[in-house]
Amino acid sequence: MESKTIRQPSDLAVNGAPPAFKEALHVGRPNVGDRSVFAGLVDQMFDQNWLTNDGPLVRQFESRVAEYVGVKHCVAMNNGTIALEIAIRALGMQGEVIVPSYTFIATAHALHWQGITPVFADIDPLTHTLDADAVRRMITPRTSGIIGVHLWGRPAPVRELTKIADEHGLKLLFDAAHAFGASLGGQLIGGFGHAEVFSFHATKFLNAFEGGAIVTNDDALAAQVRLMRNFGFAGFDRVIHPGTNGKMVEVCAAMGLTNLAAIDTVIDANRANYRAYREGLADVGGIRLIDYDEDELNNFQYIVAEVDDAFPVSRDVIVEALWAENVFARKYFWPGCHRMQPYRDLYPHAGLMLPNTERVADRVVVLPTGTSVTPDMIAVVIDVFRVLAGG
Ligand code: T4K
Repeated sequence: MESKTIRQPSDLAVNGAPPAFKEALHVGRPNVGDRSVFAGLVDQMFDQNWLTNDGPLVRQFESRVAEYVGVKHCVAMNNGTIALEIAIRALGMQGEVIVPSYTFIATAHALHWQGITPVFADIDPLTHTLDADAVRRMITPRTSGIIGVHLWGRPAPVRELTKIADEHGLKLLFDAAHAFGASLGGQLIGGFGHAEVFSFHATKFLNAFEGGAIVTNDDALAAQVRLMRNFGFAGFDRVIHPGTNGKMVEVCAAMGLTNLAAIDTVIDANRANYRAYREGLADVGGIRLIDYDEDELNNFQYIVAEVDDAFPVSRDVIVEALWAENVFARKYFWPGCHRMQPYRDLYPHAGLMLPNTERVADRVVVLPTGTSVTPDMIAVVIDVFRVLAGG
């Protein structure tokens, strides 16, 4: 743990003092449930001699996820990116699809990879999710769909986007990579739009080492993506649809099942950490922690601080000071997809329509949380902010 108290600038590692933490404190350190449960499931896997391709653990994981979220179908995949690609293709998206630029690059790449143009719409600076009016402005005759992202596990404007999609006959997909266990209007994320996509990457709230899923209430769509996940095979030697290899392996399903059983512990730890950060940073001028609506269900997986002009130093100076303490805070999702390749070269003027995206991306710092982070550790991180704030 920490080996010093931070009260003044000379206490900071960036100014030559020893770092506060001996061990690296990462954003995205995996939350892992009961290892003996996992070991038991792995034994079961070996006993069954079934390692991948629609195995019994994957089926169990799918039915548990569908039940938890309250959707008819969950089709598990090897990661969230492939799940996005398969959903995009199954929905028949083509031409242009409207997405936020303020998201992980996979959302945009899943379109570009399939020859579809991601058209970046701006975000609401308060929610960090798509601004419905900005979406309307980006619609052209080539638009075939919208992908809303529930960034940080906070819902995209589902009602407004559904209205726009209905009015214009567009497909509506949600990238719910961050939003497992979060609700909107009391309904868990997963059942909105034509389909939603989860990620179960190691750093995610529910982790399966690597993994993803398409969830939907549409029977035909579920059947189609199930085929597409396995090269289009409908039985031995019978291919009836184009497809790829999107299969989740059994060991990942074992991890997913283990962690699903421990999910309440993770929520409790994340919630306690969120409240500790919120309290600790409440009176630090120029720092705004994004809120979770506590009337809804939340996974509290991301602690997101926004640094405004009232703070005496920039976001990058804060990140540098934290890294020196071995606190590997992240600048997610800087600089925004439109300022990354290939989009930067393809659409050099996209930023003109994305002022909120650019402002937010330049100001956000994401802080460590999860079951391995304690209130004492958080207090040290907060002290770094306090000293940088000058008091
Ligand atoms: N849509 C959205 C909105 C997403 O955020 C993502 C993924 C996707 C789609 C695509 O889903 P997947 O295809 O990934 O299932 C990470 C993750 O790789 C990525 O899954 C995630 N979003 C994104 C937000 O974060 P990086 O480049 O920061 O990854 P990485 O592996 O460096 O991990 C982040 C930090 O976590 C590291 O600084 C260290 C720590 N870590 C990581 C791993 C893997 C650990 O402490 N232990 C570990 O085992 O993107």
